[in-house]
Amino acid sequence: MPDRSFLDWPFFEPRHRDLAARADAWAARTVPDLVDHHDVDGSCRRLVAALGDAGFLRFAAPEDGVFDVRALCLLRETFARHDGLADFAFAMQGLGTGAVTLAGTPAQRDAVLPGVRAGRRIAAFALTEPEAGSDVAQIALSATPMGDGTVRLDGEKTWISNGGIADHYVVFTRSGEAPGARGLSAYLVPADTPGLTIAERLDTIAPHPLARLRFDDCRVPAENRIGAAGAGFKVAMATLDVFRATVGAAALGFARRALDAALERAQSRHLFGAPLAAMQLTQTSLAEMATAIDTAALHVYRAAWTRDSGAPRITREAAMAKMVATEAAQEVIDRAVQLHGGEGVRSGSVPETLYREIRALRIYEGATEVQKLVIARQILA
Ligand code: COS
Repeated sequence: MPDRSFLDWPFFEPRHRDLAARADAWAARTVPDLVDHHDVDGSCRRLVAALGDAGFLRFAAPEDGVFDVRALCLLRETFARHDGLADFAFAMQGLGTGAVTLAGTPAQRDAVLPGVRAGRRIAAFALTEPEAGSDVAQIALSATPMGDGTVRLDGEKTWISNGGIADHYVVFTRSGEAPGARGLSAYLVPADTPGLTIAERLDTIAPHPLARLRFDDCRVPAENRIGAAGAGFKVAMATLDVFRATVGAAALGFARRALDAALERAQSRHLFGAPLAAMQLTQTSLAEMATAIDTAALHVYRAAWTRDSGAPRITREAAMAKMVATEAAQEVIDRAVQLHGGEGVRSGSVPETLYREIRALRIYEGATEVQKLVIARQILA
């Protein structure tokens, strides 16, 4: 049974505790029947529809345009504890519409958010390019106004989650108002727009829908621009400020599952005539795992609470939360693998699955090294 005592921390309100309990019961009851890790596209479609039916996606695409970041984090933590794909399907609905929620026009919100909230429309966030991942200001995919009310997009995006199954992509482009970060704009691009193709599906150690996209003379109405011309970098960063904290929450869910598995193993496995848990070496490991988890949780929910309390920016808090929680989870999961011995690396076992699931979280939405850069800039400023 996972430790739920953190829910008593003062970061939360009663509605958050109710939500966490409801999501946990729902996931236990529903997720196993929806997920087939050999069919990630079908699994994600089923999960998005079910998450919409259950009402959870209103937190990913809030009707009033205000994110409840604590709720987002609790949901990601809970879903991740049950299954990585359940967390993924939930999170991408938010990341893939965050720019619209934060900076879209009323017409853009009406066109996109109700379907995403209902789980009838799949969303994607298209930022990374082959030559621009950590250094967002290097984005090269060009947006050229054609003088007829359309904008022409040419270039490539890669590592795009939900690539191949999304109904729309929020695409960050070089619109050229100024060099570097000040010359980017975001566009809403429906997946069926001529000129947009899935160039390649990408497979990873913890597979989920992922693709490289090509844009060749791909034309969208100029009114599909999200936010002001040249404001794309800030729109991307504001979206990441919210969702980076939630990546930390997902890592926390994986870590809690690993600790539970380790506790169970330590108490049931006997070695030298006693349970593994009787050995001080094991106790040291368990103590360090539990402490790392609480440290991560404190960072994640501090960032979420700070944003929910009205802070205009949580750049520093979100970067710390993502870095601390993903690094802690990697360490906790590795220890769980070790405590399981051979069973820990058997394909499909809980520790082995978590070991694969956690790795990408230290990379996407800003690698640990980038979070250090972000934190240092904030404290030097
Ligand atoms: N919120 C709002 N505005 C922000 C911001 C934030 N979190 N971060 C930066 N800005 C603003 C800055 O204030 C600056 O504004 P002015 O032009 O008005 O001065 C502008 O944006 C440019 O900022 P900066 O000079 O810091 O830009 P850099 O190119 O140096 O940014 C980092 C470098 C590393 C911070 C950025 O590229 C980054 O976050 N990279 C990682 C991206 C990422 O997560 N990639 C993974 C892909 S998503 S899966």
